[in-house]
Amino acid sequence: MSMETTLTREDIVRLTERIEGAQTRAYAIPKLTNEYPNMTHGDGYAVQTELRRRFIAQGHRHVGWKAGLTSKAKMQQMGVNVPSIGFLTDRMARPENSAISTGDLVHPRVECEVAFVTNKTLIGPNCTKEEVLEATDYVLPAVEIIDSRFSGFKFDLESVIADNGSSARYVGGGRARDPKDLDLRTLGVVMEKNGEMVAMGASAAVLGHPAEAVAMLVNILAEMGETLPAGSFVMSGGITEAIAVQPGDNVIARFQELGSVSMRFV
Ligand code: 0L1
Ligand code: MG
Repeated sequence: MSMETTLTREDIVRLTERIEGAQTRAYAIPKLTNEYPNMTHGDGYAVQTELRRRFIAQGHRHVGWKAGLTSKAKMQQMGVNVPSIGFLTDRMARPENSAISTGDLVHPRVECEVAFVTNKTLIGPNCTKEEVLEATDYVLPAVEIIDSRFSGFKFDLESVIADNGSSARYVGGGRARDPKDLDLRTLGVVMEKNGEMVAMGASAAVLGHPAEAVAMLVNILAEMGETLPAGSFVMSGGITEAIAVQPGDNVIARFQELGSVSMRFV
């Protein structure tokens, strides 16, 4: 992926304000490329970086990153062919078994993901799955609540990257496990909504192995001149397609070997 940029500093600030408004006041906007058809992935990451800077300046704590669009199911669902990354803050975290408000979201969807917590710095380029596993303190099951700010989830990768990879909320839970004791390629996952199975998959759906997605994320960070510090929380990407949720829905994600994560939407 090239990090070449074409937008002026003024345009980047304008687009960041537009995304920040849509995220914090929960309204849908048209994809950014309608107005800036020549926008590049690098421009998208420049907007995302400015958004991160603004949130941190407002007191949000940056706790880690998410890899997005890392499975064939997700890429097909969203019509894109390259993964993306986004940042995670403390304000996006919700406790396990909690009631998650949908009033401050546009059109939330849930995905089952394996989350990694690191205990060594990871540096790209050329970061490998083996290095990621070596730097992993533990893995845990997680649910990401994505919420694209673009009308009807209609977007392209440039716009999604600027919108921080559609990240909105995340819930970690279950059992923390040392990845050396597991085969992370073959973990089965089932998502239930209101007691019915709505999606299922195996962790190999994420680039063959979820640690591969974390390595990819570290390599994208390197292109942005950044590293993944020890103590980072990283979501490795949806194993199944994303499922829409609304007030009243109960969701439980059951992971083989890792336990389950549940939440309800109000
Ligand atoms: O986590 C993800 O895979 C979401 C990436 C952004 C695309 C979307 O909003 O579905
Ligand atoms: Mg995701």
